[in-house]
Amino acid sequence: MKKKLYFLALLIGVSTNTIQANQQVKQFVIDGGIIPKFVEPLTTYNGERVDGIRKIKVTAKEFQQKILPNSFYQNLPRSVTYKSVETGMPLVTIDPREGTYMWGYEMSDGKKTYGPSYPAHTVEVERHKKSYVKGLNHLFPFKDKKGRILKGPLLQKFLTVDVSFQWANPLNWPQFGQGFDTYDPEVYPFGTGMPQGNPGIYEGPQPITIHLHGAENPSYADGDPNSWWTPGKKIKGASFVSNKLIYPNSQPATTLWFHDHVLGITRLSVLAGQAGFYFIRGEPESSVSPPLPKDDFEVEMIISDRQFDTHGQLFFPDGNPLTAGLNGPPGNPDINPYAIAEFFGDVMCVNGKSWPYLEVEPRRYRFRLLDSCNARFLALYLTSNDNTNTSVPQIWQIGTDGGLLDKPVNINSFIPFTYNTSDLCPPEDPDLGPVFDSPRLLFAPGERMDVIIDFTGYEGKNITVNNDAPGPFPGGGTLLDPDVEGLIMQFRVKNKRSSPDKSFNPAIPGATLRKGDKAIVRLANGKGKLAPGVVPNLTRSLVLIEQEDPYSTAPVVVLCNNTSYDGKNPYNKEILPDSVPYNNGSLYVTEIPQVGSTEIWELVNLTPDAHPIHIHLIQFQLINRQAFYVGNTVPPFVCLGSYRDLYETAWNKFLNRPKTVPPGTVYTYGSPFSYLSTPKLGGNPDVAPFLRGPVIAPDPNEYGWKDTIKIYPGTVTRLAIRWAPQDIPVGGVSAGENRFAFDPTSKLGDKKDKFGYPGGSGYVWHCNILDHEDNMMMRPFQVSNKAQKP
Ligand SMILES: [Cu+2]
Repeated sequence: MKKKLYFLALLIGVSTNTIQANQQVKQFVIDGGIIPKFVEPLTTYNGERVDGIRKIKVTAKEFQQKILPNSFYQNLPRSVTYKSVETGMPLVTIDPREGTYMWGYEMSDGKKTYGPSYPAHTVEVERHKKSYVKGLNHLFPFKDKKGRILKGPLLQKFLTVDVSFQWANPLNWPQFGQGFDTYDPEVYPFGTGMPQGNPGIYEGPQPITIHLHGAENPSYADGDPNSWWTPGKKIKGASFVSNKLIYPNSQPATTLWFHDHVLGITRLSVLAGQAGFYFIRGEPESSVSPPLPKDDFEVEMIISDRQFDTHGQLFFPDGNPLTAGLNGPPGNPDINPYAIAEFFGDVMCVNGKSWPYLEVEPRRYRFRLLDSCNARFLALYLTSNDNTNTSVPQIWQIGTDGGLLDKPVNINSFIPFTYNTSDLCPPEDPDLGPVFDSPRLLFAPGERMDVIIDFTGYEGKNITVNNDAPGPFPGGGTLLDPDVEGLIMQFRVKNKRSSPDKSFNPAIPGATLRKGDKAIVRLANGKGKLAPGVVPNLTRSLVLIEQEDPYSTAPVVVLCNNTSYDGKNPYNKEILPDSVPYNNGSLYVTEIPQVGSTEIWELVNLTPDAHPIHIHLIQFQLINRQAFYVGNTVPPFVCLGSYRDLYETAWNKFLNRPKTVPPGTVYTYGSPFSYLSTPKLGGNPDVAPFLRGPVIAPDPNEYGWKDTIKIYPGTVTRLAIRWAPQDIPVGGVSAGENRFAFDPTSKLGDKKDKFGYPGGSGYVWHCNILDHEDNMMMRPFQVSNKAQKP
């Protein structure tokens, strides 16, 4: 139902206001369907990876890259002038034949310089050996051939900052809107124009910061959203400590990725190309026997969707509703004039190349996959060009975000759990059914899947990688053409092997990746319970909520525990009860875990969408999921006796709603009860009476360490989080004891800790749908020496 309403709003939006696709320069979208598929090879990195044990330099630069096939660019003119939407006058002239303008990283390890490229060349490090990373911001003002100089890099004209978001705001502009603070929908109904006039379009120094996703890092080096800096470090964010970062690399071997993480613009800077893989080598991976496929047979792949204009330049934030579904004009132009709820592109890229192919030998390959889309989930499956769907290679998963599984998991042997439709309030959405009827490799933005595919027996065949995950997931609403967004890439299997394949074979019964003292330390038992001996110190129950504009019905914000990023109510600046000032009072924090302790986080999803929730600093384990009677996921909340009904009632009693807003719609902030006043911390009514059916055990490929986890609608997801390194045995650490290779409790301004690291700003947990993360679906947390008690 929500999606239908949204489409209605989209149509009204198109007809009643003039906001168009890109509100700065005139662009015309191309349909991804016309781009030739499987015409250029996948870019691979074996022999081209960055040696992270040496000192490395990571320089963000603006450059051109041929993401689309070379033939596309060859047919473009040498000179194209983009005109201003506002004035119609020429704004900037570029040579599009050289490629798509991107922001990406140039990587240098002292021996060799790679790039700049999208993705960045993969960094390889050895476990327990530190990396010394120097980040440099060379996103300088753009100067075109006609001598026109912009105030910032070119892509600022194509990727419009929404200054109504809480964002880095380097020039310290007065904050427009911040969601709702002065917006009164009764005075300014949807579509009547911005109440405070045009908030202005940001052009100026472009901030960057670098987050190593999944890493156990000291907080000063974690890429906090406010740790950004502009070129020359002329302007710095409130939690900037240094652009010289030391990564301890103390965690088990795994697939990490690094990317930009600046407050409020991550969806733009990652889309522009600031992302790359980071491999930690060593134990327990080095003990796998026989060894995993390596060298030419180990291939990392960043999968991302993008959208392009007729000159091959990036197209964002809006798109052609006919080809890209949701990507119409902003849903709430009066509130967030340049932002859409989620971005879905119609060009699928792997390693920065649209629909590539990879020639493979008939043998086993290790593929390290990352979903780096802004919002698109991926549900991958293989088909063969001889149309025998039964005859395709099996996909074996060997690792998750936090490293190897104990045993390989055959992805073709089960249908991934998605969510339970029976628990939505009828007639909320009777059409929503189980999403898949056959196995899929299902992963969400930010998640990594380490897999082995054996091409033996498929000599001479073409194997296509397909995706049929609805976007947004799981409800859908955007176009998913099986021959466009539904295609990812193709494997072309050669007839011969260059050498015998002696690599680890996941298909041998009993094949084991980790055993004995190398086995995964178990916080959760994989069957829906905590592992033996694990005693949680406390439980938090935190809700995920989407707030929608009552007039447009389009989403305005999605929030972690109904709380804005800074912990203040944007409407009346009220500070959350039981929150603690943090980073010199710029933020108010509620999640204050004790170092060494074990917590259960119960994430209660009240929204219609699935959210990949990412927690910094640690890897956690999934205990279980359980359906609950959520009732309505969008207003009006009419399903009496549902959890959402109780939540709204409790909220109405606890705080005064703003008077100008119709009750039962939006504009509530904070939890209904005070954070520490409920037995499960979080300040929410207990979801227990609304649970339905048994707990659902993790899927077999979720029985490992995770840092990003899919939280499905109408579902409670329970995580076991221990604020300690992964390898410490159960009982090997107690609450209050720090076993990290740095002090995670350090604060901004603290002197160096006993490990030599400066103090930092703490950490964040957030949705890894980048469009949500930028629009406040993120909360800070501070690790503490003391226990936080109800
Ligand atoms: Cu989200």
